[in-house]
Amino acid sequence: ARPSPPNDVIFVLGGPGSGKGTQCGLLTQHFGFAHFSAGDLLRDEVASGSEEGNAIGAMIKEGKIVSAQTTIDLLKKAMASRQGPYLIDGFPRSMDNAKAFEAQLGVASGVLFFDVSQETLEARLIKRGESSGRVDDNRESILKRFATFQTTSLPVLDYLRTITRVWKISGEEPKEDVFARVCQALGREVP
Ligand code: UP5
Ligand code: MG
Repeated sequence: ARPSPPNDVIFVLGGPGSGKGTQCGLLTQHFGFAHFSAGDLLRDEVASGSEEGNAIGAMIKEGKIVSAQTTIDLLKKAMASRQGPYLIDGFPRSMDNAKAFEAQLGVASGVLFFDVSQETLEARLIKRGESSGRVDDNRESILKRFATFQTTSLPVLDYLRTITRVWKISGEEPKEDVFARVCQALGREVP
């Protein structure tokens, strides 16, 4: 079933390590959004050990984007389990992702995009890799994730700008400062 109303969705985008999960956590903590990370949902599938999970795991290690329908089915299931408003974190990351979501679930009410230099992203991910256990937090996978982001994910923003609002926010500053700008963008009082 389509979540209702369909426009209570905010996409949260940005390069790998740009702070999507961190800012979604703060928004959820202070304002009670339902937060779904597409990457987390996919990693749950990998952890299940299913055949499809194994295939997804291989894609993640290579920084490749899994089929739109696989991710959308996981998002639909997650959204059906909770009331909105929703933060959809790390999706859509290709034009195909964006068009398929729009066709099946409607147009998002806005997009938060975190702009962070590649230098900062790499430093954050290498550091996180010391303890995250993520198969893609190593230099080789990180470079592949950057390449996919530049060639396939970033161009989606130009399309999203034509159908909804995009708030581009610098994600370089400490997380509290970034969060203050997020609140401002969403018209919420900074807690
Ligand atoms: N940190 C955060 N904010 C900071 C700040 N302001 N100052 C200093 N440090 C800050 O943060 C990353 C690290 O930086 C953390 O250590 C944090 O403390 C610190 P985080 O909030 O985790 O950033 P995030 O943007 O969520 O980084 P993540 O690694 O999750 O981003 P990715 O986009 O790479 O990962 P995701 O999980 O979305 O996707 C993983 C893979 O799944 C993709 O590469 C792809 O293969 C696959 N995928 C699909 O195929 N389809 C999808 O739709 C989604 C994913
Ligand atoms: Mg994340």
